[in-house]
This record gives sequence, C-alpha cells and structure tokens, in this order.
Amino acid sequence: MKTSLIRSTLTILIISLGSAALWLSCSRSEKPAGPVDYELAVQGEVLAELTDAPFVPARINQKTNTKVIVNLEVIEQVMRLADGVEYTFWTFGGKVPGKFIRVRQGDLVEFHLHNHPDNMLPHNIDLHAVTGPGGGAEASLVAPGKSAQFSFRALNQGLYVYHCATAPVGMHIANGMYGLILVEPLEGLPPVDHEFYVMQSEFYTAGKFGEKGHQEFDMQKALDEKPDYVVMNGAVGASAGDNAMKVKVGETVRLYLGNGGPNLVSSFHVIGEIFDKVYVEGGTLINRDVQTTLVPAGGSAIVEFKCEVPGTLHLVDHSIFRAFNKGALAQIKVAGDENHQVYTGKEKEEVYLPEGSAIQRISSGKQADSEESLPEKSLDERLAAGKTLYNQNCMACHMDHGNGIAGTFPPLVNSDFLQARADKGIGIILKGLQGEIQVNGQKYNNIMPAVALSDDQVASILTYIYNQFDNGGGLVKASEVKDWRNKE
Ligand code: HEC
Ligand SMILES: [Cu+2]
Repeated sequence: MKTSLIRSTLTILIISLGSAALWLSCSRSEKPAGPVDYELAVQGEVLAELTDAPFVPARINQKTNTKVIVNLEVIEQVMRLADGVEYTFWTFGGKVPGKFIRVRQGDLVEFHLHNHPDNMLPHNIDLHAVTGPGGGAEASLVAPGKSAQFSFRALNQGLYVYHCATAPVGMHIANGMYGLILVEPLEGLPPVDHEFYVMQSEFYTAGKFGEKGHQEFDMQKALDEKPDYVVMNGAVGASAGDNAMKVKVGETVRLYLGNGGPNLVSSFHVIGEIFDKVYVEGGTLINRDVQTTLVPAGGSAIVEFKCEVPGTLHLVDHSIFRAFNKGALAQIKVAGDENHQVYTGKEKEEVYLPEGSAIQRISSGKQADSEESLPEKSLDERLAAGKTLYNQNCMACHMDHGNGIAGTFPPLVNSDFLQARADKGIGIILKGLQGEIQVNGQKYNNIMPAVALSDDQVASILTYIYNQFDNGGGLVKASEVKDWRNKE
C-alpha cells in the first residue's frame, strides 16, 4: 500500500518533470517569450544603423548585449504623396515611414532625438518597445533646434511601432510620424534570404485622391476616419513598379509589417503567396499557413514565405478598395525560371458554349423589337442617349473614356478596326466578338459577349462612339441596325 503510493507519486513527479523539460526545449527552439533579466551585463557600444523602407538594417553581430546608440532626426518637409500631389510630411529621418531601428533583447538603447532647427514644431517619440512612462514621450519632448536624450532597456523581443506623441497626437501621426523598431532575440531571428520593411498608413487631404498640387491636412476627414489615401511606405507606388522589392525564385522573404494608422486596421495579404509563418502581432506566437493577417493601427506583424515561382507579388490591404483606389499596394518582383509543378500558368482557353446557346448575352432590360416604331433621333439626341447607354453597357470593359485595358479590352478611341468594318460595328454589339483581332497595332484575343439592345439603343451607342471617341463622326440610324438584323 505504502510503496505503491510512493511509486505512483514518483511516477507523476517524473512525468511532470519530463513534460516540463519537453515544454522548455520546445519553446526554446522558437523564441522564448517574456522580458529579459535587466541585471545581465551590457558590454561595449555600437552606433545603430538606420534604414529607409523597404530596407532593413543588418542585425547586430555581437555575442553579448551591448549599448546601442540611436540618432534620429525629425525633419518637416514637402514630398510626393502621389504623382502631381505634394504634402508637408513630418518625418523621423526625412522619409515616411521613419527609419527602421534594429536592436536585440537585453540591449541598452541610448536614444537621441534631434529636432531640426528649420522645423516649426516641438516633437517627441513614443516607442512601443519601451517599458516606461509614455514609451519615452515625456523624456524626449524637444523644441526645434534642440536634442533630447533618454535610455531604455529592450526587455521584450518583438516588432514595435514608434510614433510621435506630441499634441495633437493624431495630427502628428497623420502627417507621417511613425516607424518600426525590431527587438530580436540576442542570437537573432532565423536567417532568411531577404528582409523588407513595409508600413501602411493613411493620409487625410483637403482634395480628393489624385487631386493635383500641394494638399493640406483635413482634420474633419481624420475625425470621420475617411482617408483619401491609404498607402504602403508613405506614398502611392513608393514600393511598386520601378521601386518594387526584388527577389529570386527559391529565396525566402521576411516582411516586417507595421501600421501607423492613424485610424485604419490593415488586412494584410500578398496576392499569389501564402504566409508559411506569421509572428502574430509582431510577438512570439507563431501561426502557420496564413492567407491574410491583421495589422492593427499602432501594431505590427512579421510574415515569412518562400518564393517558388516567378512573377509579381502584390502586397495589399485586402479591404480592397484601399489597394486599388487609394494606394495601399506594394510589389515584390520574383525573377527566375517557371516551376510548372507548382503553377502552370494558363494551359488552355476555349470557348465555353453550353448546349443550345450562342455567345452569352448581357441583358440590359430593354429587349430589341419592343420599339419598332420609334422615330429616328437627331445627332444630339443620339449623343445624349449614347453616353448613358455606353456607361451602362460598355464602360465596365472598355473603360470610361474608351481607352480599354491594354492587352485585355481593346480601345474604342480612334479604332482602325472599328472604322474598317462595313457594318459600322453593329454586328459586334449584336453578335459579340471573339478570336484574335488587331486594334491600332496591338493584338487582342478575348471574348466580347453579345449585348442585348434595341435597334435604337445600338444606333445611339455607336453614334456616341463615332463622335466622342474620335472615330470620324457620323450618325448611325436605327433603320441601319434593323436592316442588319433582317439580313442575318
Ligand atoms: C465584358 C466585356 C465587354 C463589354 C461589356 C463590351 N465589350 Fe466590346 N469588346 C470586348 C472584348 C474582349 C473585345 C475584343 C474581342 C476579341 O478579342 O476578339 C471587344 C471588342 C469590341 C470592338 C472591336 C474592337 C475595337 O476596339 O474597336 C468594339 C467596337 C466593341 N467591342 C464595342 C463595344 C460596345 C459598343 C460595347 C457596349 C455596347 C461593348 N463593346 C461592350 C469586351 C467587351
Ligand atoms: Cu511630432
């Protein structure tokens, strides 16, 4: 009785010790969580390397904790927000987002905030990586032409936002005062081929998106949380097109994501990739196999993936109007050879015609034949009716000024293809069009569905296109459309 009790107690003890050891070794292999012992020795000092987005400083290579000296300068200046649009940005280091700072858990950070003498306003900095009042805000408040210094111990690892916290706080952030500071484990995060810095934020401007000239900050729009611009790395297209991030097939990528806000939460997604790993909210919890991750205002996330196939990856806020209409888009260009085991590209395209159907028809409500006896309209009447009908039936593909979309939808502006048609284009609208064609020197091979419109409506749309889209003018009559129908 007694021995068996002792034996079972021992067994329980051994099991629990064993599982504790197992638990310890598991959590060690990823990132150990929680604050570091601040009594640990700090040896030597280094001057922090600071970088502008999308670049990230190299990690500090030193066995022990060290004193890291950070010099950050606040600069107020006019810069590009979008093509033809300028804005007076308030910056940490001359760009938006602010300089990327990289230290290690346990390092002692000696922070110097310099306020450039040409600036108009006092500023400060609240680093979310600081354990202390205001994240350093009170200690760092500094007037133009002055410098402030304070020190903190980087107790917790993680990716942290920093921002200005001078009143009115919202306005200082809205004007561009935010950035990221990475506190990585002493031994560093696991190696990857590329690390990039991408930070989302919004701008509230007096003029609408794209309105040219210098734009003032609009307080009411900021209060209403209705930004005109939602951007990645401080401006529309800042890290896209020629400025896209560049990697090669087979390489691994780690993105340090931040959201400066001031208001919106980002649903961060990379079109054409899956995150193998997400350091949730920039902390030590790791999630895997994720499509979209939240980056809160004033928060962060770290995502990692491997680029298996070539192409352009689009980094977006999947609140998708922000991406395609307000600027929240960045790009990574992946160069290298195709890998058809992972992705084939389009293998084949053929017309899909269910039994008994002709080319698909788009219905516009009013059917043909219902207005046999309408009198012919004048040119002005046709142009007015044609504009509305064009917008309802054609604009979705051929775009609002008839310019089309290169490679997909042909232009209707000064179209040699249209002008060469004996039927004036009537057959295209009534029967649809498919197969390879050439318009103004460019090839198209796509499908235009037949559009169900009355004779009168077809006449108005074509008249509109001939006159407003530079196709030589003229008047198309309903009777011509009727004749075409009778012939077919
Ligand atoms: C669903 C998208 C779509 C809609 C809606 C559409 N088109 Fe098209 N259209 C196309 C495509 C695609 C082609 C090229 C087809 C091909 O490659 O053979 C085309 C070709 C044409 C062409 C000949 C090429 C050129 O550029 O001159 C004309 C003219 C034309 N469309 C007029 C119209 C008009 C007028 C309407 C509205 C009544 C309309 N389309 C609605 C997709 C569309
Ligand atoms: Cu400020």
